[in-house]
Amino acid sequence: MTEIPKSHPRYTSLMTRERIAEGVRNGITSVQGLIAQGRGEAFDYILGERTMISADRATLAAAAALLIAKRPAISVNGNVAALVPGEMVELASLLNAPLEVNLFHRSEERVRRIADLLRSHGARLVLGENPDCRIPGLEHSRALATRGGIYDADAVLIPLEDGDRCEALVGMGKTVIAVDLNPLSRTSMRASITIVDNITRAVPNLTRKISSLSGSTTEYLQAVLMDYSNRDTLRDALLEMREYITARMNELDGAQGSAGKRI
Ligand code: PTJ
Repeated sequence: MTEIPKSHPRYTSLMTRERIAEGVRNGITSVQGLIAQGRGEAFDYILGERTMISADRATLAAAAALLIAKRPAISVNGNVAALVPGEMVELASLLNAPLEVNLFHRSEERVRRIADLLRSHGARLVLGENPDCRIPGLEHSRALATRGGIYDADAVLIPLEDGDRCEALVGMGKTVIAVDLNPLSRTSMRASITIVDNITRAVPNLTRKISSLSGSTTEYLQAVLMDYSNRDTLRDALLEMREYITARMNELDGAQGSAGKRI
């Protein structure tokens, strides 16, 4: 791994990038995962690399949905495994939910490596190595599923997902919770609940919310869900991004003068 000094102004972002690159070197992350990370970084940059108020609201709804669920399940791909393996295991154990490896660029070797990585972080139940059914309507590898995992789940957490499977899972009647830095992606728009945040911030935040809500009544959790609108939340995410860009434009005026310097 490249040595990044802690004093570097972009330390956190560069370290995240290093973890993805390490994931590729270790056969955990696909090469395409580097491109997905780059796209994510671009969105993270224009939302200010912080958890937006709208993302916090989505996280509360996601926590309520996962706590109400009778059979929650969590999907893990190569990027998620490289960035937050321990955090995903902690979340799964809090919910008593299975982790299911589900890959778009599937190879049996990579599935096994990711499953082993999750087990090395203490995961109790990792599925995905022996899929026994398919999500209806999908032709690619993401269709592969496991009974007792995502296939039978009533609520599924799908970080960094593609729109096809998100839509298919919603079509199966599941509550689908996406984590995606792009509020305009098909996944974001089709999911029941979308957390527009970096997975590195979203998962610890979700775990904290679940812990703080765990003593709540079902009535309260249902009220949280009834109050939630994914359309409003995504619109708010876009507005927060616009505000952030406007603030940076004002900063630019301050630095260069509102008329702009001429050389
Ligand atoms: O391991 P595999 O084979 O299953 O492949 C995983 C990737 C992520 C490569 C695959 O699912 C893929 O190509 O995904 P997409 O279609 O590029 O979508 C990824 C979405 O996740 C994009 O909308 C990105 O903006 C978003 N994203 C990327 N990095 C992050 C992110 N969202 C949250 N946190 C991130 N760190």
